[in-house]
Amino acid sequence: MALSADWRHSQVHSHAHHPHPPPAPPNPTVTLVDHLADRSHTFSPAELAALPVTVLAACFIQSTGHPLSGPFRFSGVRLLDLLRHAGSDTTALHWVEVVSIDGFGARIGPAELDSDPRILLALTIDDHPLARDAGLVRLIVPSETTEALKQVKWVRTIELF
Ligand SMILES: Nc1nc2c(c(=O)[nH]1)N[C@H]1C(S)=C(S)[C@@H](COP(=O)(O)O)O[C@H]1N2
Ligand SMILES: [Mo]
Repeated sequence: MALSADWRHSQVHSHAHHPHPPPAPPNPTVTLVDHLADRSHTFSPAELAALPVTVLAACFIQSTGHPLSGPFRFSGVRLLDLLRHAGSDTTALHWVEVVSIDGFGARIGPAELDSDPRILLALTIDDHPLARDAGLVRLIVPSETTEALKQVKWVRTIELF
């Protein structure tokens, strides 16, 4: 596959740092689209909750809209565990694109997945289900501590390229 020179940009769509909460459904599903294997699967909240759980004990969100918040205890499924559970070949990946209901997204490259295996699809915060305001299903990239551009709230699709 030919890759354009700018595919490494972490942000999928330009964004002014101010989240615009969309009308998110109370029971969010996450659809994994594996373009390499040409298949997709939609995970219900129950399926997501049944996957192996990982806890990240002390996370901070460096929001640009308000002061640093945290520490939070996020728990959920590691992105790597989700991909493996779905049978995706994580060694063949060019990048993973995680996109929200409001069209905000982040790209995670294979090197980043390797170096930060904690990258989490969080389902709970401080032992409570993530509320709508907190993002419902939220990508947590612990290594990104400056702008929160990868801390994608209201995750809807995860695409593998
Ligand atoms: N879906 C979605 N996620 C998002 C954003 C957004 O606009 N939409 N904004 C990002 C940015 S720029 C910031 S600073 C943080 C803010 O997160 P907080 O409200 O938990 O502080 O969310 C990040 N995640
Ligand atoms: Mo931000």
